[in-house]
Amino acid sequence: MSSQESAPNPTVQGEDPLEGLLLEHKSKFKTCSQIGFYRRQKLLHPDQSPYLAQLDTLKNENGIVTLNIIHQETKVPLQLQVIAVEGNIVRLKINELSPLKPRYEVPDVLVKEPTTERFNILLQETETVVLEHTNGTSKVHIHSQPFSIMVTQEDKELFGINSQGFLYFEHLRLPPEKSSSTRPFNCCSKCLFSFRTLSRMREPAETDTKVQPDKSEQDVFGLWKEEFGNFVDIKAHGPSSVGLDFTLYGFENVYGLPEHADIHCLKDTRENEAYRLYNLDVFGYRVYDKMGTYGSVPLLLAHKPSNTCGIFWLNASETLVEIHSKAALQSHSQSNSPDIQKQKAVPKMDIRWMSESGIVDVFLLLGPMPQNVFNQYAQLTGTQILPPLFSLGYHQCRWNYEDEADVEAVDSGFDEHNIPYDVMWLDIEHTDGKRYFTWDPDKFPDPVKMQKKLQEKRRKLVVISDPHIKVDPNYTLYAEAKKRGYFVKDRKKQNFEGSCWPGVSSYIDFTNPAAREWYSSQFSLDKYKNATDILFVWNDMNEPSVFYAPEMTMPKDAVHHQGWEHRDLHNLYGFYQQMSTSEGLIQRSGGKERPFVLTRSFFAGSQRYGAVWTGDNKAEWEYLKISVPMLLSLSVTGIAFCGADVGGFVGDPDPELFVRWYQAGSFQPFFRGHAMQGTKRREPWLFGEENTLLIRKAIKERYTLLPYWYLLFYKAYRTAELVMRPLWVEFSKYEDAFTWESQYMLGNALLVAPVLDSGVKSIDVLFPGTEEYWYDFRKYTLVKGPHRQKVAVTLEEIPVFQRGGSIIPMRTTVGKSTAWMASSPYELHVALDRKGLAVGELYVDDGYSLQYLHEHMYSHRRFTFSENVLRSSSADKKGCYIVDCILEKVYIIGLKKSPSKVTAHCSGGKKMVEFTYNNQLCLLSLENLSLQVCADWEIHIV
Ligand code: NBV
Repeated sequence: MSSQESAPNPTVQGEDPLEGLLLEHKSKFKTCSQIGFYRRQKLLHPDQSPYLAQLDTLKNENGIVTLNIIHQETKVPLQLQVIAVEGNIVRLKINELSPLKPRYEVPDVLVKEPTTERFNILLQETETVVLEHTNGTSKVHIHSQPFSIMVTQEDKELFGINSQGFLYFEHLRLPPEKSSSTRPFNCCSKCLFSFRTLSRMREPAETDTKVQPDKSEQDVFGLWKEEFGNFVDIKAHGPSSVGLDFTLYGFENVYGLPEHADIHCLKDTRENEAYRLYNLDVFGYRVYDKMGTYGSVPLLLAHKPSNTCGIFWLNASETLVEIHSKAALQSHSQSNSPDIQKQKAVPKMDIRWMSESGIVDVFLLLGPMPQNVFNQYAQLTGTQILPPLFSLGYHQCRWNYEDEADVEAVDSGFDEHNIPYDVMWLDIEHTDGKRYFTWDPDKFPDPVKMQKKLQEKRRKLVVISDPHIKVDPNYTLYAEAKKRGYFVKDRKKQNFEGSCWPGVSSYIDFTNPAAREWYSSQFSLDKYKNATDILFVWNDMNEPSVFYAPEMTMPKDAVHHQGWEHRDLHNLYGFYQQMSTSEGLIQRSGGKERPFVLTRSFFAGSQRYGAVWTGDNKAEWEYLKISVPMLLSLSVTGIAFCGADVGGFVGDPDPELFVRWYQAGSFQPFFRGHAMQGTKRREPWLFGEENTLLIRKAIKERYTLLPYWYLLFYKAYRTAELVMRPLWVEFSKYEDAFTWESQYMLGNALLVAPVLDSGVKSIDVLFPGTEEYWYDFRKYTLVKGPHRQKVAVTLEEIPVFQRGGSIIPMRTTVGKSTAWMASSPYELHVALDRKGLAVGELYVDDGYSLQYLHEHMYSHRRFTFSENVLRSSSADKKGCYIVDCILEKVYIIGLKKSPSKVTAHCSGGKKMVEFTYNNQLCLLSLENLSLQVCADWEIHIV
């Protein structure tokens, strides 16, 4: 029985899909012990690697070192490639030397084939080979028996590979009926890697009762067929799982591996489930859980005061990661007495990666500082696309805004309540029967007029476009995709049909470049009826979500372009849809304008195509709280433009939670209020006047800070700097910060401490950094770091502090949307450090086109404050965008004494500046400056 046959027919079933969604997670989603390849890999016993490196086969050609490694029992040879990649990266690839058929190697995620450097062979003996990276600092020591690798940095151990003996590689084999044996692991003449061999290696522990060896004659390990509930996954190509272990020496803290609704600093998995990377539609996901949710980035970062490094495991199939922290005893001889060797506990982390198929393709990012690792990862997978400015404003969404009148009323509501917003969102109900790219003729009879009205208000529209396409021969999109063969197939080579919002649906095969191109073209204004150029796109349900299917996603035996099984590339599906949508929007504008695409599912590299949000959270405090570490984990893995549904998607927030969520959301990169169908209406003004005032204040503050947000996004795009930064990134030597994750930095200048609990009067704030100065962002009072302190809070606002030494550009006034603020004056917040210095930047362009990229149409400025002079100079002489905007105010915070006079100097000459000085706060306020913000000028404080 195939998985499709076992899935109930959605049209016949008549079940309410929402009921299905609410099914207990336990019965709907797998735990590790229900995953065949995990159970197979867990049979390996540590420290008994069966692999041997045949060092005499070593070749060093064109920057790539290759050698064979062989399984000593099966004798199946693998090929190892060790590649020195430019920028302090070592790439290791392990594949079968001669597989029965090619194995899946992830395409399209790397921005280009990495530039290789060279290895010099320092030592070549029978047991060991030592390679030296031409950068001179890192070395790769390859040991023959058992096969293992040690990577050193400045001659200190950094990574051990296969040091625990968990290299695992299921070679492709003929199905049992075609081979002489019926035993599951012993299914071709080459293969002696039998189930019995494995059981000899390790007697299953008590917890493994389900994998007792006495079932050996059945396919209990899911080699050719795997069952889950009523679903059966037929494995046409048999087992193909891969795995490898890494030891990180001297590290205690690891991060990354989104997406999990869990803390940022990753947990030891010994007592519990492994981190699962398998993109799933988990409605109302549980918090503090390691199960996979909507997206995956297989990047893990390790950090200690002296070093940061990363492991990027480039594999798009289902992946599990185990983390064990250990303290290894190490001898050292720094004792007074020469005879006594002291024993010291040195921490280490063992990381074990296991994937269902593909090859081992792993990049070791050797750092050594956090920013080096971010640059190394960005060099491989790209940086965050620079978003259009409007998308950094506030977004108003609901499932659903009912009709055109509703849209108009909500839109006017913002103006009536004097709350800025930029984007109105329409969910699935705007379509004609969930046929994407269409409009419901009754509810949205004149979408062009509706968009015109929004456009007059200088606002935008985002509409949803899901990957499932209603099976309906009269639906042009369906008919065309069918005719062109652009749907994913089932294992019998028929178009795969699953169930989703429209009922029976087929799914576009975005892995097919021709299907992507065709899908992109659907966004052109001549094809997408009633769309205008203010319409942008939201890709939802693209894990992909398939109702009544195994774990509510596409069966793994479905077949994609070029015959690849869905299991090989599952985690890439959403990545490809967003890629295709984003390219569609660029093409729509004739290559001139920036796209905005929000996606729910993602993979490494998705940052190149737009924004990501954390899916169906709940209107509960725990979900507000978990949004911070979830967004930090996305941020450190390159996805800078990320956010969580403000207010919580499922359920009705109480007013306090609602206000706190707006206050937190206004300091998170993607800022969108959203609510589920059936919840009470919750536009920002519906919680009484006092709360409206607080929400207005939070949203307005976001808008005043947009110049800073835009600068941070520019830096993320240009230099892979994080927008939202965990404290460990910014204060990499300050150990108290390594696990402190309720607060974070925005760029390097703002410390944000959201209030994440109900009814609190104060929160615990960590002011990191030795000799660092921190100023209350609104009251300008000073706190000196490093210091941990209770900070009093009211419902008015969340604590935010500006770091001494920084200059933050802001707008003095707020408009109805970002477009209304194009000519608003600027102000600078100059916060002095203990030496009386500060630096900052400003980045300005037209906010929507791609001219910054192709024609240097931008202005990038540097501001410095030293010896009582504030200077504006160009940070990038190539920029040629003319900005006609005034710098109106400057606040200098932490200035020790009142000046006698202040003068401004620019090309137009010198003028006196009005000022006030607050002795108590050491705050100098300069007003009515009227300087061109992007020109060269100086302000002298005498
Ligand atoms: O399209 C409806 C919703 C959407 O509002 C939400 O943001 C997505 O995460 N969508 C999921 C499908 C239904 C979820 C119950």
